[in-house]
Amino acid sequence: MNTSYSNTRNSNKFASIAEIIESSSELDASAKEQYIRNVEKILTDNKVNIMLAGATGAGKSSTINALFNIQQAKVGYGTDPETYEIQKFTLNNITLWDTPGFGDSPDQDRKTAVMIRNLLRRSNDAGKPLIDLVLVVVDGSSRDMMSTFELVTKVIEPNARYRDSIVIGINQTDVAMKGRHWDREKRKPETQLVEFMNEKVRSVKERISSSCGIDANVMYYSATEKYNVLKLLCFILDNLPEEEKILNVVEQMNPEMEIWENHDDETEDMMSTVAGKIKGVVTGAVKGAAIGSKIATKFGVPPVIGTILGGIAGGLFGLFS
Ligand SMILES: Nc1nc2c(ncn2[C@@H]2O[C@H](COP(=O)(O)OP(=O)(O)OP(=O)(O)O)[C@@H](O)[C@H]2O)c(=O)[nH]1
Ligand SMILES: [Mg+2]
Repeated sequence: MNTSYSNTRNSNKFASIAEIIESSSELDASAKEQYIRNVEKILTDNKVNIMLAGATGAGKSSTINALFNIQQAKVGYGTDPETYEIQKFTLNNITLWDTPGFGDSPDQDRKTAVMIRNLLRRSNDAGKPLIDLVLVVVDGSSRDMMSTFELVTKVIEPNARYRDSIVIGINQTDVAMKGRHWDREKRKPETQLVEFMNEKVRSVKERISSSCGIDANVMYYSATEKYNVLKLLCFILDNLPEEEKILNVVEQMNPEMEIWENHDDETEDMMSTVAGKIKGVVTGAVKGAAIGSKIATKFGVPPVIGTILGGIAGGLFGLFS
């Protein structure tokens, strides 16, 4: 049986996408109305299901807490093995499936593998794959990556129906070198730690590519030190199977601004890509969108996304005006 949690968006510091469109000074009333109707239809028609998987203590729950507008996913060790089950978090149109930690016992791992496989094989009411994206959380401070590789190459990759929608996040960057080369003040890795993490990313990609031939999406971050969480979000948004699904994830982002501020330079490029996709979706320019865009737009998605992400991308969105 699943444990369900839900949360309503009440103390949100971000405006919803519709509110942002409404407050735009660049759009006339009919454009606003059309975009908002489009956005609302996309939000209801494109429910999102994300599965989290990874070793026990890798930081799955901490990652959910960092990314989303959710009260609290229980963090910590010491789960009673008898009660291992998939925890389900529902946030309006997003459902997060937090699977039990891997690597405690071969017996438990077998059971977890079956649960994951069954979930990955499920279809939604429309007959499409239920799970849109799998986020594998890896403990960056652990030297033993075997259980993660087994999990990805033997359980997730063979059963995932969207093979490109697997994101591997190497968490706990701050303690990856036992705390060395982590700048506590800036909450950023120093050069040595950056190199160390890049090497981990390279080796994870290589292992997965040689074992199952996919070019895996791998990045590193720190959930509790709030480093590169925006980058992780960009990896998720950029790898969803349908661009329309991006909007529901953006709507449920953690409203705490502090989470998103601290990231590496590459993140800004990813933000541009994602912003372009959101622009296409909101204006109806993408194939299969709910409306066609008849409106000549001066509509800056730039300000839209800029506001959604708390303006942290700064002048970046000028690229799109
Ligand atoms: N230093 C550091 N600690 C972290 C980070 N992320 C998580 N932790 C800690 O690691 C421990 C485990 O985190 P959880 O989020 O509960 O891990 P989990 O993957 O959900 O674990 P299970 O549900 O037991 O499988 C907690 O004490 C967290 O505070 C991180 O980025 N840096
Ligand atoms: Mg957990």
